[in-house]
This record gives sequence, C-alpha cells and structure tokens, in this order.
Amino acid sequence: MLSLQNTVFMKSAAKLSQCPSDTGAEVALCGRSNAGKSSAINYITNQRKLARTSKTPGRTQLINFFSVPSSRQDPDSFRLVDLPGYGFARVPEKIKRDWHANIDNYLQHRQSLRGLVLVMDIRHPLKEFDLLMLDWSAQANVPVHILLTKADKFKRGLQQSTLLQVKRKLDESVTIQTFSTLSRIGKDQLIDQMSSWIAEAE
Ligand SMILES: Nc1nc2c(ncn2[C@@H]2O[C@H](COP(=O)(O)OP(=O)(O)O)[C@@H](O)[C@H]2O)c(=O)[nH]1
Ligand SMILES: [Mg+2]
Repeated sequence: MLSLQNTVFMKSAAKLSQCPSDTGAEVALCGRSNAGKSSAINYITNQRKLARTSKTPGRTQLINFFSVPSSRQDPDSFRLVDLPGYGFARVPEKIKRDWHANIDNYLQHRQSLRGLVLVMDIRHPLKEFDLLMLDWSAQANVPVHILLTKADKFKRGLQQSTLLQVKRKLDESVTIQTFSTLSRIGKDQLIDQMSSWIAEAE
C-alpha cells in the first residue's frame, strides 16, 4: 500500500507557473474552507501539523505542494496538493475570480494530476463550490473522489443514507466514501483510491 508517512512540505505556489515541475504524479485535495481538508491531509499522512488546521476560514490563495518520497532513488515521484477553497459568501468577487482562473488553469493543464479528492462536510454536501469543482473536473477529465468527512457527527444509519443520497446526484464516474479524522474512519479507502489512480496512469 502507498505510504504517506514520510510526506514533507515542498512549496507553495500562487499560480501555475510557480508549481513544481510537472513530472511524476500528484493528487489534489480541495474543499470549502472549514470542510476538513487540512485535518484529512494530517490524518492520512499520520502527521499532526503538516497542513495547518484552524477554526477560522483561511484567506490564503496559495496552492501547497507536499512531496511523498517513495524511495531514496526517487525522492519525489508522488505529490499531495492542497488546493485552496472558500465557502463563505463574504469572499470578495475579485478573489473568487482570481481563484477560479487559477484552479481552472491547474485542472486543465497539469499533466501530472491523477485525481481530485473533494472534501465535503457530511452535514453540508454539494454546495455551490462543490458543484463548480465537479463541473470543472469533468470538463478537464480529472477523476473525482468525494470524502464526506466529519461523519462522526452522524449516527451510522444517517451516514449511509446521506452517502447514498449524495451518490445518486453524481456522475457514475465519481466515487464517494464517508470519512472522519475524529473517529479515524476512511483512511485506507482513500489511500487505496489514490493508489489506483497512480497505478492506472503507469
Ligand atoms: N468532528 C469532526 N471535526 C472535524 C473533522 N475534521 C475536521 N474537523 C474540524 O473542522 C474544523 C475545520 O477543519 P480544517 O481541517 O481546518 O478544515 P479546512 O479549512 O478544510 O482545512 C476544525 O475545527 C477541525 O477540528 C472530523 O472528521 N470530525
Ligand atoms: Mg485548511
């Protein structure tokens, strides 16, 4: 199984031209602010502070790259990418427009991008932001896997019924799972999905 334990921060980029060279493979994670993206990255990499988590919505528009060394010979064959998201109506139009341009550019042109993990709070799935990401990913032919995170907020029955309800609204190609960093649910399934994206491309 793909091991993400030794993941290290690589660099931040404000636009495509500042991204690390477009070789190897990478998987991007995206979600509305506060959805639980940073917590998910920390959980799957087994690190407490790799991606910053906070209760206040971040304003930073930087794309953060993390390198996952697979061996000494091949120090950065795989990368995790933290794509900035937003989710609050208060975000100014200009910032939204710049963000759209950046993300769209990244999804359309990044050759090494193997898939997008879209993180949603299980209590607030498929918001406008998420629909936009699904739409762009489909246009750019990037496979999407959805995490319904904070699943611990629901009882098991409601987790499963929400999963089915959301699944029914998606294109068949989109995969989806429940996830929780608090109850430690869903890590293996997510890493399996990433592994299969990488394997397909090889
Ligand atoms: N109950 C619960 N809270 C979570 C979970 N994941 C994240 N959170 C909380 O949700 C808030 C936002 O998380 P964060 O990872 O910073 O979200 P981001 O803005 O998407 O990066 C923080 O207060 C986290 O502690 C989860 O699985 N369960
Ligand atoms: Mg974050």
